[in-house]
Amino acid sequence: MDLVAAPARLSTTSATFEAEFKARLHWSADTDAAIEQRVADILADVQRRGDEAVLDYTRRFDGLEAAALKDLELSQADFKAAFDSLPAAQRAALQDAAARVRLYHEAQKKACGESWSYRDEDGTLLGQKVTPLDRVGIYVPGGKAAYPSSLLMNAIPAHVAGVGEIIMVVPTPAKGSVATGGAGGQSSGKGERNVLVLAAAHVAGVTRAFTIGGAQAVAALAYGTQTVPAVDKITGPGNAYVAAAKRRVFGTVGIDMIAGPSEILVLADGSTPPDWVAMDLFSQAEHDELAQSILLCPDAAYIAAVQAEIDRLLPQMPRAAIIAKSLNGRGALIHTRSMEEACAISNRIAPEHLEVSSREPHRWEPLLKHAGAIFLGAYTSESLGDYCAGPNHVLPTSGTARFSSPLGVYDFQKRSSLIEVSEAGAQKLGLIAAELAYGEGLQAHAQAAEMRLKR
Ligand code: HSO
Ligand code: ZN
Repeated sequence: MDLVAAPARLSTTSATFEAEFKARLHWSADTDAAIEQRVADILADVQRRGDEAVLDYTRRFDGLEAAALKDLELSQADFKAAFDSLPAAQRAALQDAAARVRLYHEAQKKACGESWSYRDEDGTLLGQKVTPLDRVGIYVPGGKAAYPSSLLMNAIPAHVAGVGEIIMVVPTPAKGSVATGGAGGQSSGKGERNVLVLAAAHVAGVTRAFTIGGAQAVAALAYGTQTVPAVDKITGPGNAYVAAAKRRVFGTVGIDMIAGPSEILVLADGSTPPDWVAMDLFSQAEHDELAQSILLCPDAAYIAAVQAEIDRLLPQMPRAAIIAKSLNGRGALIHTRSMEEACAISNRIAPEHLEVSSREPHRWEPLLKHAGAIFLGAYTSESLGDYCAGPNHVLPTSGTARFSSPLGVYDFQKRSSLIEVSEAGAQKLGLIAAELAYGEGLQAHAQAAEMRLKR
């Protein structure tokens, strides 16, 4: 059967535009009650029985047998061996990508991750002290979504922030088990290891790693077990069980975002070769049947040209079935009255990735407010950002770019306020504080301030 990818064709001048637009855009994270219950049980069990519980679930879900959780720990030598086993070109690509991502995040730390302070005229010091988290856990999915690039994107900002220990968990199902899948599998007594993921752990400076996954791994990181140390924050993508577990342990530990399916929105003025744009739409569609790819363009002939390229290119794609499902289900080619209107619609969508595929990207960029990452100009394919441009590829999805930001160094830091009141400052502040404290009926507060007033 020939696959067809026919994204919805919408036009802003049509009377039905609003309704069609909303229907396409709608996406909500299903919270499945059955999953919630199972995850709650697993978390409670790991909290109670520690290592033994983690071993039981790993046996049951991943088919991985181990006498002790210690046996499921990977070593720095494992990372190094995986790295050394790669072809030279792949080793170089991993290192080049890591170096660029590191450089970007170092610049980010300089710009918005340093402590600061100032002094009042009376010598009072006020400021903010920035400190890294002590220990973080990074979840790396197994199977079809095992992305070494995502490990770099999580571990490198943590490292740059100065996090003391980075603990990685990665499900590593036994060969032939139900959960087995994914590229780079390597047969071993310890399960199907993903060589690229281990090599990325070497490059990114992961401290310790365990071949465990699912809600049980999230629980081990959040609560700690006899073998797995408790962390302060858990980041990284995962399936519905992992997402549910992360939501539940939030509060005990910090978490990053709960990412939805990938999204790309291309704002085109018709000057980019249409096959480039078609392939960029494919690039996010191939992640997931639920991924969303949208083109906004004021030129109807150009939209037809992109559709023609979609038809021509689709059959040669190994993941054509996923791409077709994604484009047919959630894709859209939207004809707008103008580039200005296209920018306004893009702001309503607040996409994860926004390509401004125009000859004048800087003309439109000032009009764009909400997007996880903005890619300017025809040469900036979104895929370069996924791997090696430097910025983080962990980005807010499903409209959350309206209020949240890419994963960054700041996610692995926290801030403490610093206050040092001088003797002169205590005279001025003491009067203000006491006045307000009496107003709130808090005598001790008022007196603590007044005791420091010169009599
Ligand atoms: N585009 C994905 C990240 C990724 N792409 C990893 C390729 N590998 C985030 O939306
Ligand atoms: Zn991607």
